[in-house]
Amino acid sequence: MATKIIKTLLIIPTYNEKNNISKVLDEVLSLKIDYLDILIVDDNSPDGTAEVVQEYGQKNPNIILKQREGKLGLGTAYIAGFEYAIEKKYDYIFEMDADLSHDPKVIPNFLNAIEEADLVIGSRYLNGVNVINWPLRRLFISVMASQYTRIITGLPIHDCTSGFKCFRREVLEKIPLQEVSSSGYSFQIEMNFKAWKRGFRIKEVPIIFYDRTVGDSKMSKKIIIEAIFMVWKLKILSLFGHY
Ligand SMILES: Nc1nc2c(ncn2[C@@H]2O[C@H](COP(=O)(O)OP(=O)(O)OP(=O)(O)O)[C@@H](O)[C@H]2O)c(=O)[nH]1
Ligand SMILES: [Mg+2]
Repeated sequence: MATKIIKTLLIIPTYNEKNNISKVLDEVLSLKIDYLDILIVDDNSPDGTAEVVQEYGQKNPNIILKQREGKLGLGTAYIAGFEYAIEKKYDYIFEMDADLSHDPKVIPNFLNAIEEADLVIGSRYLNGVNVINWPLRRLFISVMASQYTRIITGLPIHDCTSGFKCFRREVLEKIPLQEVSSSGYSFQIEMNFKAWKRGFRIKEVPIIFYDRTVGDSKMSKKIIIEAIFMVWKLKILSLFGHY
């Protein structure tokens, strides 16, 4: 009997990551994972990130570039990637940042874990705190965001805002993607919550998170405020039978 080929898509959103993206792509390619494609969703980065990706794409047909006309936000970049993954029938779909905060070497750990789960989240807070070089303020906000989300919604996850994760396609097919309204950190919370509410199995694997050393952060007060309100919206709407 022929064994089924498992196709994986690694979605990397980029905005001004010219000086990080080559290293990320080199590291992912060096893992030599079977049937892995990489989709870069670039929002017309002024620094020319897309040109670097195009060069890689010419040499590696499994690197795909999706260019959007301008900075449309991280949430919609993921949604565009998810829709591509559903259309092309990838089995496992990763989210990963381009700024080297997420170490590609642990991708195989996610692939092991997803065999027994529907959503695997790379957690910074599983065995203590595994964050390198973040200012204390940033760490505090991140830890509090997860605690806050857990207390209000009951979501049984240690790291609710992690952007390093892997979904089975079925999860993305069951969540109405056009209704996902968050753009910043709360995008991760909203997806986790909706997967959990639908009864999908969620597993966390430990990761070490390294603060970016190159390029600029897109973190803002607006993103934090969005998350504060989103958590209540999820809780209240779910009480009325939504989600
Ligand atoms: N396509 C697209 N990618 C984005 C956008 N905003 C951020 N990104 C990318 O999303 C990933 C995460 O963004 P970061 O700026 O690292 O945000 P963060 O990880 O929350 O914050 P820092 O790591 O502290 O800078 C990176 O790969 C960014 O380049 C956007 O509007 N569009
Ligand atoms: Mg980052």
